[in-house]
Amino acid sequence: MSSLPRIRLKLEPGKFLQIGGAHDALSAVLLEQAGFPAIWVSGFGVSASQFAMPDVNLVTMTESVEATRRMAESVTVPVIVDADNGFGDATNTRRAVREYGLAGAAGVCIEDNSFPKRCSLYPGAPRELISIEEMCQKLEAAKKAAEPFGIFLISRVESLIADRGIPDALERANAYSEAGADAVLIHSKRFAPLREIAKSGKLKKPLIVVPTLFGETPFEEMAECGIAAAIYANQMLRTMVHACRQMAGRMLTVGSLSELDNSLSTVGDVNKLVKVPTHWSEGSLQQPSSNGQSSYGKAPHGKDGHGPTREAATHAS
Ligand code: SPV
Ligand code: MG
Repeated sequence: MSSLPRIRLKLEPGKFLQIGGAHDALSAVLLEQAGFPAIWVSGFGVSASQFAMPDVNLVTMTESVEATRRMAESVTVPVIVDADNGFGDATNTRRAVREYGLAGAAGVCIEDNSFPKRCSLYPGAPRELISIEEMCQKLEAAKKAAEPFGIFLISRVESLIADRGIPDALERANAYSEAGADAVLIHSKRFAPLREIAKSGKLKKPLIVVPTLFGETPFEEMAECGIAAAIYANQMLRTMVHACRQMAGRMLTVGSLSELDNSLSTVGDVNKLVKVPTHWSEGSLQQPSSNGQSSYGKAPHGKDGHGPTREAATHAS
């Protein structure tokens, strides 16, 4: 088991938890530094950023576990994994939850999409949900695997995405809660049905939402309805796409690289994010030589004139 101390995930009544969606370890670090108290390992984000693939169960359990491990090792806040549909049946789900536990996950979310899944954000995609009974078997298996790790189990209901209506969503949410889920994530294209569900008082476990498709809804309104948490699932990924596309185009048009500096983090900034000074002080990187130049880079980059060597050496002292 991973030796890092793990903070358990808790949803506290009356408190609205904001969960930041990450697509890789560095985006998880940036979310933690911004103050997010928990990280979501986005399946959409991992598929897109690490494989340039659609979110349709093409990423394997092992690849998802490794993505999770890298994030869990990079932050101290709880990491909640989007485990899609558990990669198969109840047996696959049980193994997946155990592997996520070993990788340092504090929470795991299992959805009731059939295998292979179709991302909820793909309009017009065929949508089939597994039966309530089959999903409950998965959750019971997941719960058993989760317990030794203290993993918080989230069950995800796709009824509203599949246009099955509020009664189906409520029935599934409560059946999943009885099967062992600690919270329910009801995904939706609109906020109105979630407001109705939250205000009905009929849910047996806390409600989590993903506001991607109803981004105009104020968080205050979500909190007032009693929603326990919102996942900002893909804003980091979309920022990366937006900024990198612009930069890719500009790099081919400028006359010199320093024309781009105002749009860039410095090399020194990146060094700090990946803890170059700490790695030095722990002896895992070569010490700079007496002339101040390390073996892995001596050209100063960045507007502040701090190349990798000088910046890191300063912080190591
Ligand atoms: C993800 O981030 O992978 C999610 C949320 O599951 S969504 O993409 O909206 O389905
Ligand atoms: Mg997903």
